[in-house]
Amino acid sequence: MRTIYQLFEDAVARHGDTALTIEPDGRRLTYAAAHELTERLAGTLTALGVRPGDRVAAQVEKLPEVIALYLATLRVGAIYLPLNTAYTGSELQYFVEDARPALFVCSPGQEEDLAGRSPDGVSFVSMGPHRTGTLFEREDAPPAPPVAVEPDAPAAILYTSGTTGRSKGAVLTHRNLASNCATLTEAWRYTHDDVLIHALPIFHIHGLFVAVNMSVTTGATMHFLPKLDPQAIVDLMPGSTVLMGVPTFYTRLLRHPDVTAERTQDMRLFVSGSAPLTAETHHEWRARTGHAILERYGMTETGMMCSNPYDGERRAGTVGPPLPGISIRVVERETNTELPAGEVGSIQVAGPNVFREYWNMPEKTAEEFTDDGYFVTGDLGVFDDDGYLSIVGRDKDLIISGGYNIYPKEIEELIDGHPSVRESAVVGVPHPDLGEVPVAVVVPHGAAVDPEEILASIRPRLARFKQPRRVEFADELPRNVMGKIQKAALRQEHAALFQQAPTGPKS
Ligand code: MCA
Ligand code: AMP
Repeated sequence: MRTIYQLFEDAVARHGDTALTIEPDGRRLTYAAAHELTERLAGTLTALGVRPGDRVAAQVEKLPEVIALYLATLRVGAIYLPLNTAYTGSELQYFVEDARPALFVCSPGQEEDLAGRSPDGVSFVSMGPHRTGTLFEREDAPPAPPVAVEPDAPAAILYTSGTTGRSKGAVLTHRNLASNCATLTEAWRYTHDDVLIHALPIFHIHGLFVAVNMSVTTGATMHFLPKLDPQAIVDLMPGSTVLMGVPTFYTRLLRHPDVTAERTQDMRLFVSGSAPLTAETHHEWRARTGHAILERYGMTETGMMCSNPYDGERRAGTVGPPLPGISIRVVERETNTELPAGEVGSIQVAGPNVFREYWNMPEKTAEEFTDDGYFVTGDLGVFDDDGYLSIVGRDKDLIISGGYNIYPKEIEELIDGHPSVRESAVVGVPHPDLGEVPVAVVVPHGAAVDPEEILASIRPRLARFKQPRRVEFADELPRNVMGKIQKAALRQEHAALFQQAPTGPKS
């Protein structure tokens, strides 16, 4: 098996002069230059004490140099731990205490504050635009040769929140990353000739292990945009070939008048995932551009599992058949018996893509696997007679907002800590721009509290994207006979909250 790092070196040998990334200001990083920087950073990591198996955490802006940091981490046999830039101090503190990285790469100016909140043994260095930051100051570090790794050794840890309590670090191996990347490259016919418009964040599977891995291993070029910017994407479409996005990308792009068949004629593939793409968006995109968006299904613990076909029918509202080499079954949850096509059940997956374990949580890992080795996704789905899977709901209490996962429990615990709150429930409510957004339903102790006061109390401790967009009050929460809060009823009750809202990002 060739690892992602080895495949990157193969691509460098073949396509050294090709641009790996092109930034909006036209700056290009060639494969040869990216390799040189990777080698240099590998030397720096080693000089800073990073050893094989150590964690290298990164909470940094989206910069081409971050790709070199990721590859350098793999080169020295360490474990890459990317973190959402929206995470606040107390969220970060948890990740650092749990993963105990040897090195934490942050944005310039944040070292001291972060170091003050962290246990001993973690070093902090910074990385900013145009090679600023302390990480780039160690020009004299001796070179560090690539370290041979076992296929099942950890390559990355990505934190994913849980329905109960603490976030779990999903440990992904070199085999996980390499096998999923090879499968997708083949399935989507991705090659050196591709020019990808990359506007996703690079701290998640989608932007990093789908988009970046497929590019660095094939020698393709990425237009590297700091964030979703519909105008910039429209401008880049001529001369580009592929776009990967969450559904919000497509709904926002559809509001741009220049998204037409003519403008998209060089593009060969539009991919959507991370959240459900409505059939309406799929059809509208097709009508406007002539392209059928290819929807696929994945998860942090499993990488990509299903994909609509490259050749053949891309069916709106489905995520397509399982990818080659990956086994998916839909089972009846209580008995774990496999269900025939047409029946809704719990989705389980097995294959070389499935993660190794949750970091330091053997019991949690065991809980999420069946006796015969399938991982329980927590999603509900149904196969049709042609083997296409549709995701019809979630067995887990999860809100997906603009492709980001939000676990209500984390928010409820913070709100319940407010002295005027008796209890609360956070539910996902339909939103025209972000798919769904969190809304808090609060039962106060006595007289109603100012919603702003509740929001202000949780703000410093919660990433902005997780913060409820609205606080609603109730005398009590609906419960079933077992005493469990009926979230479906709350979702229904508040379903129209954002229907009249303007569809801009700030609504
Ligand atoms: C930003 N905000 C959000 C979100 N993003 N609120 C809720 N949900 C969000 N996703 C808030 C900001 O804090 C800000 O609040 C306001 O919305 C506007 O922020 P801005 O930065 O302008 O937002 P944006 O650039 O328009 O971003 C929206 C976005 C972005 C394009 C939907 O969030 C995005 O790129 N999402 C993709 C996430 C992703 O890659 N998911 C993959 C993970 P205020 O105005 O109050 O300051 S899932 C995965 O990897 C699995 C395996 C899979 O299958 O792919
Ligand atoms: P994460 O835990 O951040 O990796 O998000 C994974 C979850 O996103 C899955 O368990 C699904 O619930 C959801 N998801 C990913 N892709 C799709 C899709 N195409 N349609 C519906 N849900 C999706």
